[in-house]
Amino acid sequence: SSSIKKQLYEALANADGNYLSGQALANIIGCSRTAIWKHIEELRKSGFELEAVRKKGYRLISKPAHLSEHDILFGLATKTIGRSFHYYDSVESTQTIAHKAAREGAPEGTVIIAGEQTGGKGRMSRPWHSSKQKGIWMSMIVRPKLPPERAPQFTLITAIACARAIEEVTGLEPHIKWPNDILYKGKKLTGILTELQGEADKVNFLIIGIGMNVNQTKDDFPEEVKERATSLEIESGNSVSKTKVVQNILKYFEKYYNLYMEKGFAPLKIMWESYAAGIGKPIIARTLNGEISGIALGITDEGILKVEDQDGNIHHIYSADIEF
Ligand code: BT5
Repeated sequence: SSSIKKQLYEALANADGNYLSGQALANIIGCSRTAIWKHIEELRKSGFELEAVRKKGYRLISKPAHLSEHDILFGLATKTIGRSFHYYDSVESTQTIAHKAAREGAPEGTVIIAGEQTGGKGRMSRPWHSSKQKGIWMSMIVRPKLPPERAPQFTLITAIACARAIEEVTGLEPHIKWPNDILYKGKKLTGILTELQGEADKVNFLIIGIGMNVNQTKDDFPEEVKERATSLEIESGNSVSKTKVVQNILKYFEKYYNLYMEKGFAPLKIMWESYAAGIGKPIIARTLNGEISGIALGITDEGILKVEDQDGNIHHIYSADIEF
């Protein structure tokens, strides 16, 4: 029943201030009109302001001030990204849920977000620590009409959106470490995981996972990452609204995604470079085929990292862990 309440809230918030009839709500949620009526009353008791108009239905006017996670849809400035939105208290991994939803036809821009992940994962199945309510653990489903080799660029676009959102909400100036890390003063604030489901010549869907540390204190991190991880709260000295950060990530992601589909990667490359850490510096790139040491020259128009070794050979790196 708390799930009906939540779905009801989401449906009304999704309606963007328009009326939804009791029957329409009952159809969306898959329950009776009596249940809708009962839960409308419950929402009112929890502080939602709802208008009911005969023959039109219900309309959400305002939400209670104390809501935190459930109100992301409120004040969301996007057209598609995050318009279909599912929040879970605890899941193994939002990636798994998003894959399943995408296979079952979830629309472009669907967002899965969880309060906690018990089996959050990084690249190559490495663990991603996702402690309860301390960070943003979310996955976005997108269905770009592109060949699969373009998929890695989405990691870079997402990184720019995350960096931009962090700046806007906290005033901190983060850096992006190619390909999928956002750092602050060298410590990891955010990791991105882009997974592809496609065919030889086309993407069916991408699942873009974002793990952003928001309100952890140092002691919230497990021993093995303590020295290398940080959170927005640690760095800004304030508790940070996850809702605001999510809204901004979705807003900027949509903006940059549209720009990319219209103009290609070139304009994003310029933005990416303005956030990049380690370019022009000596780095070690650990790939599945071994290590390459050299100077990071930058990225290509495709988003591939260029590294010049000491013999002057230039290597194109598609995927690696970078140390500098
Ligand atoms: C990543 O992998 O950085 C991608 C992380 C993606 C996590 C999101 S959360 C929502 C969605 N659902 C999921 O299950 N995953 C995605 P990678 O570059 O391989 O880095 C993984 C490494 O980061 C680990 O081996 C640790 O060393 C470190 N690490 C783990 N948890 C961390 C945390 N909370 N903060 C900072 N570093 C962490």
